[in-house]
Amino acid sequence: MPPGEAPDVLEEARTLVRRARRVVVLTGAGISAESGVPTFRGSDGLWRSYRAEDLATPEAFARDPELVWAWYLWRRKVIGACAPNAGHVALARFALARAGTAVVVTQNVDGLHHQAALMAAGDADPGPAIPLEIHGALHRDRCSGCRRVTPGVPASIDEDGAGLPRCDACGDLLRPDVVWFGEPLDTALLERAFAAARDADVCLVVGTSALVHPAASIPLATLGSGGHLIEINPEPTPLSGRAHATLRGASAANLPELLRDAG
Ligand code: BJW
Ligand code: ZN
Repeated sequence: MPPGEAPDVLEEARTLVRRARRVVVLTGAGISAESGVPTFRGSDGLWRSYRAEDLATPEAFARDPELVWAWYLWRRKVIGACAPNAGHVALARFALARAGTAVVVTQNVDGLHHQAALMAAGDADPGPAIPLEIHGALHRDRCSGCRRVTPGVPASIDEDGAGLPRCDACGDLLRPDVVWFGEPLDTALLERAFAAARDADVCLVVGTSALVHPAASIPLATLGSGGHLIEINPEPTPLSGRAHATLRGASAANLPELLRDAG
C-alpha cells in the first residue's frame, strides 16, 4: 500500500471487485511507466519533448513520413527493451481467473498486456486476458493504400526517404498500425469495449489521463448503467470525481494488492 493510503479505500475497492459479476478494465500509458515505457503527458512524457501534431496525425505522415517513421522506429526500440511489470501480470492473472467475465481494454500500443497474457497463461488459453488494443499496436505495420496489416518491418530510414517501408501487395507506403489523432478507431473493437463497459458492474481505470476520446468515455458507459468506478493513478484525472474508490499510487504496486484473491 502506498504511504498515506487509507486501508479502508483499498478494502472498499477489493470488495467492489470481489462482488462484481463483470469487470471492465481501461488502461493507459501509466500502467507501462514502471516497465520503462514513456507516458505521453507526464513530466517526462513524450508530448513534453515532441508535438503530437508533428508526429501522430495523418497530416504529419503525409507531410514528412521520414520524420514520423524515425520517431516510431525509435519508440519500437525503446519498447522492445521493456517487459511487462507486476501490474500487467496481476491483471492478466485476474482476467484468466475470471474466464471471460473481465475484459481488458487498453489504449496502449506497446503490446505489454498481450505479453503478460501469454506469460500468465503458460500452456492454457490466453484468450480471456488478451486485451482489446483500441489504439492499435506498434509492432505491426499497415499499408496506407490497401490497409493490409503486416508484422513491423525492421527498417532504417535515410534523410532523403530512401528505405521507407512499402507494401508488397500495392507498393504504397507502410505506416505503423496505430490510431493517430483525427482518425477513427476500429468500429468493431470499440463496440466490444463499450458493450463490455455497459455490462460491467465495475470499471477499473488504470494509468490514463482520461483526456483522449472516445477512450475516456468508456468508463462513463459503466457509470451510465449503474456500475462502479475504481481509479488507480498517482494524479487526479477528469474521472476522479466520479470514482467510488481511488487508489492514489502506482499501478505496479496497487494492482497486485487490489486483485489478490479476486479471481
Ligand atoms: C501512472 C503511473 C503509474 C504515471 N501507475 N499511473 C471529444 C472531446 C474532445 C476531443 C475529442 C473528442 N472526441 C474526439 C476528439 C479528438 C481526439 C481527442 O480526444 N483529443 C483530445 C486530446 C482533446 N480524439 C481522436 O482524434 C481520436 N479519434 C477520433 O475521435 O476519431 C473520430 C473520427 C470519426 C470518423 C472519422 C474520423 C475521425 C483518436 C485518438 C488517437 C490517440 N492516439 C494516441 C497515439 C497512439 C499512437 C502512438 O502511441 O503513437 O494514443 S495519442 C496518446 O494519448 C496515445 C494514448 O493511447 C492516448 C491516451 O494517453 P494516456 O494513455 O492516457 O497517457 P497519458 O500520458 O496522457 O497519461 C498517463 C497517466 O498515467 C497519467 O494520468 C499519469 O498520472 C499516470 N501515471 N505513472 C499508474 N506508475
Ligand atoms: Zn498495400
